[in-house]
Amino acid sequence: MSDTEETLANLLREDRRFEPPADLAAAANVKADAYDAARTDRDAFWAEQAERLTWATKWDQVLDWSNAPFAKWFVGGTLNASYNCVDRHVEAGRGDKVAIHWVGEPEGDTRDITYAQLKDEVSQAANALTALGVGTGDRVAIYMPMIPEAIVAMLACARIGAPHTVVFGGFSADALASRIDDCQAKVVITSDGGYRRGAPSALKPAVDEARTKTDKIEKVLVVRRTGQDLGENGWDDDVDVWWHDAVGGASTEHTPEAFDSEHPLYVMYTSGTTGKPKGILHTTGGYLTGASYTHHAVFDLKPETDVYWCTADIGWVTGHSYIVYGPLANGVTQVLYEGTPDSPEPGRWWKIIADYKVSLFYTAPTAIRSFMKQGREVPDRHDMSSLRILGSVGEPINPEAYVWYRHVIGGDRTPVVDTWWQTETGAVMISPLPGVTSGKPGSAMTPIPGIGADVVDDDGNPVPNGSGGYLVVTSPWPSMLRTLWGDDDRYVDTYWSRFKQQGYYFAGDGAKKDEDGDIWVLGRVDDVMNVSGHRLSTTEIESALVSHPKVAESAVVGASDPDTGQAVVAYVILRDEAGDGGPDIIKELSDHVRSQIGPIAKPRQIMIVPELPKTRSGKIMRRLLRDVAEGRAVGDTQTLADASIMDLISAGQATST
Ligand code: 6R9
Repeated sequence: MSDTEETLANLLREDRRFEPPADLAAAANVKADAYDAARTDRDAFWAEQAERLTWATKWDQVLDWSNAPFAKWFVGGTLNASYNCVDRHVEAGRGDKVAIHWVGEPEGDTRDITYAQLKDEVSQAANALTALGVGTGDRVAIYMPMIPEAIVAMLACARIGAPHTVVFGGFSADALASRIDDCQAKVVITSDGGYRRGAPSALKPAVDEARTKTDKIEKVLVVRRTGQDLGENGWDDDVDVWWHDAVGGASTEHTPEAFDSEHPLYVMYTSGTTGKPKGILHTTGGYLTGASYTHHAVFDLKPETDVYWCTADIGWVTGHSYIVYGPLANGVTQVLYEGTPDSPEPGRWWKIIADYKVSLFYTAPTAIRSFMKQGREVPDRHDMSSLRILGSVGEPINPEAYVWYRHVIGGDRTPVVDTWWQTETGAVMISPLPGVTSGKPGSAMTPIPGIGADVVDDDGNPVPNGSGGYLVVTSPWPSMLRTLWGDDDRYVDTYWSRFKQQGYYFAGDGAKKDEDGDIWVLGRVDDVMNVSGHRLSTTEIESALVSHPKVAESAVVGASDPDTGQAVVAYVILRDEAGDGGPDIIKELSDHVRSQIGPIAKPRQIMIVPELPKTRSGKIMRRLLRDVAEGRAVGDTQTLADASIMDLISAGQATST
């Protein structure tokens, strides 16, 4: 075996399998035959899924791909997304059903909102926005904490056909202003603040500051959440309007207008690897079909009995597709939580699961790893026997975290669905189906029914099983992005030029197919290292490190090296109980990686660090770690959740090698 083959064989050595529970499989929403049905006639399959929605006018063509890569789905159809998420459930007699169990961060600060109440509030907000001068097609920015009004605001925009752009509340005034400028939003919806880590955290001042950086903002609609002081110049009567006045005083009657299936629903900015953020554009009919179908299929949602909770922030695409549009189109009862996982105590999330008998739970590997670090005593104090299915999203989940999640949180009963998708794809693309797939820890498994995806080599040819390459989507799908806001060329360049000849969508991720053809997503292609001509994944080495009993979390980067091209540099956080790891910790970890993966993967340098630099969405910023590893000044830390972390890591660098 060559080194590369050996490395690959080691990665794929994970051989634990988890079969779907028999009762879940027997009653599953989507069974194995869906794959065949979708393969036989993709358009007919998606047309059937689109029937999940209520259309004002039916489409006359499922897909128009004649101007590829600019897609039109359900051509000629009209619908209203807000009607689909709210009104139709009330009309079907489910108005008294709880749509949102809202849990504020301060204990006891809760609110249950039924579908009928949600319909009234969304209607009021739609009327208020119209009164503020927002017309069909105008853009509205939303900059809010995790409070019900955030969802109401999004649905009100959708109701009047005004595309929203939700900017995560943790972003700076600069980031907010640049997004507002890019999509020319004329109204901003915000709040005085929200609760985080036990204290009010202000938002409105950032909007005020953004107004000094862009002249696009005409009106600011402000929810009073914390009641905190807005500051001396914190209110401008010409611009600022209280939500409770404008929305509270508006009529609850509002007739939703049906919009074209391709009417823009929202723009979501994602940080590109360099330069200015990309405004991903999603439209109405196809997006809602994708969000609704995948939520039904991947979470095996039984709206009558399930209680669902997705811990994402609505400022990210996961919050859009799997808190707002998918779940509400499907008429779920869901939990919405305002605060941080550990306020006021480390078991807050598990307490919420127990209190509301959550059955479907969706979170990110980074959260799971931080809970692993605390130890299982914390979750063990809570009764989580209501859980039925656990989901993971955002980054590859290492086998250790997957098994811990299933075992400690899911009591070994619950399938774990590792869902691969992106802001651009709008909905889950590669994932197990909980009633069908026998799950492998660490693998997202196969494209879901209706989705074509593959792993290809540099020339766009599918790689054989047992090999790695680039992850591509091989055919258009309903919830695909339609373009980048205002930049068709960049859309074509970024996603469709790499495998132009084949017409494949280039996802920017590396992946491997194991001997069964199941897909293991390895992370962004720019996180793939080339050491002495061998392709190595950061994730692969991170997984090896995390499987060491003393390690809580790790991040690995490829640093340029005069001898080997790139060399492996690892940053490691130790588990609390491991203390400082002992005198031989570096050698111990290095030997561990060597034995887990092979000599080629042995890090050139291992640094023990107190924290890792993460974006506010929890993604590790390897770019900054690469700067440290290569001895450069640390680059732009603007998107870091906590900028001081880089100082700690850089300082440690001087002493730890
Ligand atoms: C939904 C979301 C997209 C990127 C994507 C990939 C990584 C997401 C993953 C995963 C491995 C998974 N990613 N889910 N990698 N396994 N289950 O996260 O969207 O913020 O746009 O990020 O996240 O690298 O390309 P977004």
